[in-house]
Amino acid sequence: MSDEFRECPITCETRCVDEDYCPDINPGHTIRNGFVEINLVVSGSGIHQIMNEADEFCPGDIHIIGGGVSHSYYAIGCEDKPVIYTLSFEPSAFLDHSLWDIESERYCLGVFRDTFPISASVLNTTMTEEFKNLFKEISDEISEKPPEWQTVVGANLTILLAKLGRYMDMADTVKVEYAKTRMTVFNAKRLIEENCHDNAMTLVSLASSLYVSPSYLSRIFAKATGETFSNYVRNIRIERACKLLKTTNLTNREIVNQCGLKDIPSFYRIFKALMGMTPYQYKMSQKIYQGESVMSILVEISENLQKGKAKIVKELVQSSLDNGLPAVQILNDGLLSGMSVIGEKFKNGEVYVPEVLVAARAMNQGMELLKPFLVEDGVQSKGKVCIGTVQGDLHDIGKNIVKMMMEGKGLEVIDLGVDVAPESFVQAAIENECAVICCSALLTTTMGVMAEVVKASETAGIRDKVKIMVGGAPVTDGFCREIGADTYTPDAASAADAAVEHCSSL
Ligand code: B1M
Repeated sequence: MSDEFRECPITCETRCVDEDYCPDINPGHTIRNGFVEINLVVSGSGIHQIMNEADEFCPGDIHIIGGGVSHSYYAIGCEDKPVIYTLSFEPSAFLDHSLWDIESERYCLGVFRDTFPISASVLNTTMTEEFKNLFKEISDEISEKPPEWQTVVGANLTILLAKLGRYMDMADTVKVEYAKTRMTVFNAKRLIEENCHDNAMTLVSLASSLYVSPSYLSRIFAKATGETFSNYVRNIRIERACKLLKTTNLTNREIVNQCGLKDIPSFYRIFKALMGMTPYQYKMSQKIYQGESVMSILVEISENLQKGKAKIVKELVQSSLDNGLPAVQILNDGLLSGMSVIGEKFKNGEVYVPEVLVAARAMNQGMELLKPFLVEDGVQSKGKVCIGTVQGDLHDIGKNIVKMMMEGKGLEVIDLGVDVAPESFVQAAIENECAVICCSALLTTTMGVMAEVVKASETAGIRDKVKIMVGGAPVTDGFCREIGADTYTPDAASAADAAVEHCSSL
């Protein structure tokens, strides 16, 4: 509680309303939390705007408004500008606790009920004089401030409130515009928004600043919003995190701090549970959604693959797919482009085998996600082929892509793996009645094995029944012809097309 607040628990003033009403007006001043404002319309008429509602007022109206509510009076172009007595006070500073107990059904001397009216219009001109006098007495006491002023004000206030309470019971014209629960929930929501960066904000702390008990706040909050207080706060924090992910380049640590979250692991866990994706995926998806740059996510895939960050590569590939990027584009411009950079660096001695291995692992994990998109489900087999990386060679990434593409074209592919002997290719082709044998090689030292595959098929007497396709980085069309193989293709897509053609021509 600030000193100013302690020093001035009551004010009494006469307002002359001179601003004319116009729609979309800013609804004026907000009453301090814990305070109550009682306004008596002494003369004139106009519009009383409370929250986002506006009502006409006239002499004799009494408006009682609770803390946290914003309202204002406006004239409606008349000559006689309205005059209003405003008494604003903090009940707890003047009344015995039993008289203002906020937990009781009717508190503050019975003026405020369970359904706390934040604005009550009481129409009875015969009472105006009486209330005017009470206002005056209180006002005089406040302005003079003798040592006993607070006791005297308290006594006058008690009379005013008691009369008001009795009067409100009798009057059938009391208009209750807002209920206490609604206002408390409204204020709670506002405070949550304002303080969601503070991870010390709890139901207890919030209830205390709203002058209600935690159990009461928890109950009315759940009833009014349909969700628990903690879920609501969690959602607001994640909403803010989304906004920051979308609009800033803050780190996860900074986002956790700015959203009042506990730590990075719980941020990830909660975010994934609510959004169905990781914060990183969300950030990327928003970038794509905003059309910022499709290329930027592909560059990120490539860069993370080069660093061997398999987890991030997976996330990025998933985001790209979720946002409708074609799988082939993700493969070519993301994964493969990253892999070719690594290859270049490996050649120049800038990176070594371990780096290449982790990059390959990242590539494979990304590929796993792409696979279902590259392979058309349920396509009727267009023919059978067997594929493998030749003996002495352990490189299988390219071979696996070729396999996937072929499956995507509806071919049935028998994968013989890596380090496959020439006889194994031939045997597999015979056993499975394959129309095509596909050999992949990445090393200049193992390319020669392809020639042995051709020979082995001749020896086995199947050369005229199978087509032999070759490929891999060091392989060329000339080499293909030189060893007597049938087809060389430089990439996986053209390999798949050629295999389909071979199968259909047999
Ligand atoms: Co090695 N490696 N590697 N390597 N490795 C290369 C191939 C190399 C060119 C690197 C370099 O020096 N720049 C070099 C070969 C040099 C040469 O012979 N001229 C090399 C070397 C030397 C080695 C070792 C000897 C290194 C060592 O130990 N000192 C060693 C050999 C191990 C062995 O096989 N016995 C070795 C080991 C490895 C790792 C295990 C670390 C790893 C392989 C992991 C794995 O595959 N699971 C690896 C990797 C990853 C590479 C590079 C960096 C990338 C290969 C790759 O996956 N590319 C590679 C450098 C490079 O190529 N830039 C390199 C991506 C892949 C999608 O492309 O395989 O070309 P690619 O496939 C393409 C096309 O070629 C085509 O379609 C694919 C998609 O479009 N294609 C076909 C492939 N097969 C096809 C078949 C077809 C048709 C098309 O029809 C049947």
